Amino acid sequence: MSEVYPVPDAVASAALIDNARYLEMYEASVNDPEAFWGEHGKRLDWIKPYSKVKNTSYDPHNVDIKWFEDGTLNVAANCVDRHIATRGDQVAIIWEGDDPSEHLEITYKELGQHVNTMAGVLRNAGVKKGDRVTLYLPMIPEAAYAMLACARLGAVHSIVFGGFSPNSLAQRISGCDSKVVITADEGLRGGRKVPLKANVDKAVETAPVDAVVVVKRTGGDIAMQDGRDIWYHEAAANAPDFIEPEEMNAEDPLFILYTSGSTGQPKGVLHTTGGYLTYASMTHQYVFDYQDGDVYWCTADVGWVTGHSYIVYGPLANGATTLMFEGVPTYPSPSRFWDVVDKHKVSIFYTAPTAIRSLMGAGEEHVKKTSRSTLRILGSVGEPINPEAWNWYYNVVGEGRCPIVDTWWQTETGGILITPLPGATALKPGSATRPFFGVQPALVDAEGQILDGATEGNLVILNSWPGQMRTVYGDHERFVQTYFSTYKGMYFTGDGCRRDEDGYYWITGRVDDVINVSGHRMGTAEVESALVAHPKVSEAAVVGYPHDLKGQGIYVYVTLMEGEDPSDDLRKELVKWVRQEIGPIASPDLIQFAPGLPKTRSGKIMRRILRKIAEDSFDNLGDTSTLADPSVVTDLIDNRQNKS
Ligand code: 6R9
Repeated sequence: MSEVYPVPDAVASAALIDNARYLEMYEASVNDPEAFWGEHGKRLDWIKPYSKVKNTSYDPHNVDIKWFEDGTLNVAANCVDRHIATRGDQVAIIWEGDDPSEHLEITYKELGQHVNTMAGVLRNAGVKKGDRVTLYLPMIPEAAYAMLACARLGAVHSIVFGGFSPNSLAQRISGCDSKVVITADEGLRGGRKVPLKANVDKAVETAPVDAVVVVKRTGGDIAMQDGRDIWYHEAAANAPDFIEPEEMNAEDPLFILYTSGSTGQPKGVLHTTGGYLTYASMTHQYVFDYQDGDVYWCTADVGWVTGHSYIVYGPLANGATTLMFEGVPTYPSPSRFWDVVDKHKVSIFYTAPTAIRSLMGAGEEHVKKTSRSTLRILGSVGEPINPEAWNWYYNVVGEGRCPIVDTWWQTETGGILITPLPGATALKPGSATRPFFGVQPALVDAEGQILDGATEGNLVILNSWPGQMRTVYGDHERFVQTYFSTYKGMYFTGDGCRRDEDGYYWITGRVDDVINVSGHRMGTAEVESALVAHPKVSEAAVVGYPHDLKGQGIYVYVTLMEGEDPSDDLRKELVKWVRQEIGPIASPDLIQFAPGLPKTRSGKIMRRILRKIAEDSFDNLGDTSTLADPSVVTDLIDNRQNKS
């Protein structure tokens, strides 16, 4: 039995939703989704109101998802323009620089000016409705301006996280055929410079674009190519000060975000306009119990979906004050997060378990020397939060006062699907608890039979919600195959999950070949294809293993080409290679040289066995009798690498 933390009365009475209201709204949302979402879609300003609400099919022969399909609106107008009359002087974005001496406060009125200027620069660079624009930016306000400027013009942004290599960036630029890239001279994280423009220069050698817009961040020395590269500050001086927001259909694309799957190629997850914004803003309001006067901080990077939905779109659609942080949790010291909380009077704080674990390791004195008295709600996202980290977050950071919302969702889902609501849900450390309004989770066995009661299985969702992805950009068949073919008529999440006797959901992790490293998704196949591209590597297999800080670490088995000798230098070379090919986020943690990999007689690598060895559970290898050469397993066990 796990501990239960009931909702304190004081929290329930001050919150937007208490338990009775949650139950009533949840029932209404699943009994009559049309009526429910028809009502809640009105939280946005529509140019032409919708008359149709939901038109969705999970039938694998005809997967088709449409919400509010005859309505029109503009996302930037909803996130910026409509707030100017009522809260023009309210701070929209608090920007906290990497260096604690730098910060900015941008009001809604100022945000409006910046977004129009950026939109003007992009339009002058040739960007039109429907065009794709790749953003490769640090966490600076211009990242939000650029997203909203694209939305204003009806262009589709594709953000590539600054930790990806030139190769990965090139793949993502050409994958969606972007003609314009927006970047900065350099990024700044933890006092270190990130060579963003230099990376773009390499990427566009293979993925050519018409224009590269460059924001000056550090003033570092970079090359500018005439006729292609544009300094943002120079172009801004010649840009019009107002750009009419484009009237977009609810189902027009808003953004593409590449994410890892079970195959080598990342998928371009496509989100559209009306449903996405309705869902992002509604979940932001209710999950974080956002109320006027709150200062809300999500520590994610805009390069991930969490940054899209819960730094920019959800909060700004709600007229919130959202904090954007350029730096890292441990710079200049492990009290940085809590210093920033005190400095800007943050009341709602949303971060990832990996950050909590690393700060926990640094010691509680770094927390205790700060006040944190403004904190009211804490949130977690990205991977299952282990109960130790949960308890530390709750007791040390929140001093037992602040509910933790453990929010389960995915790039594909657009917004949070399973989560506590602060005023409604009793908490159990490690459980994402109950579904949000309109979300119908179910657990199925390997055959797709729906399981009842307290049980464990694969997590599926039975009916559509407005924030759901609509397709894989340019490959609808892959969308259908990946999400709707494993279990017919259901959306398959790729996650395993347990449901307890109270109906609470406990995510147990991925059941496919995706691993979760520090809350970032990594396809093992992507790392493998990077490795086999190295001239000395003949074969590679990549699995996850439990890692104290990262949640999962990357464990690599490598078979070398004939005549190549294993060595520590070669290990280092391979780590460097993967960082170059994919980016630092894919750095292998452990590399084991293996003369052979366990294969079936038909030549398939048996990852189950490799996973067990990496996890240290040798007694439990299962049936190895079908292996072509069972002796490779003994060698693998004898030479297993130690955990760092
Ligand atoms: C938002 C985001 C999605 C995968 C997802 C699951 C894991 C995310 C979680 C969680 C347990 C949570 N995940 N939140 N697991 N509890 N609260 O992280 O999107 O990068 O697409 O990753 O992350 O495995 O399937 P994304």
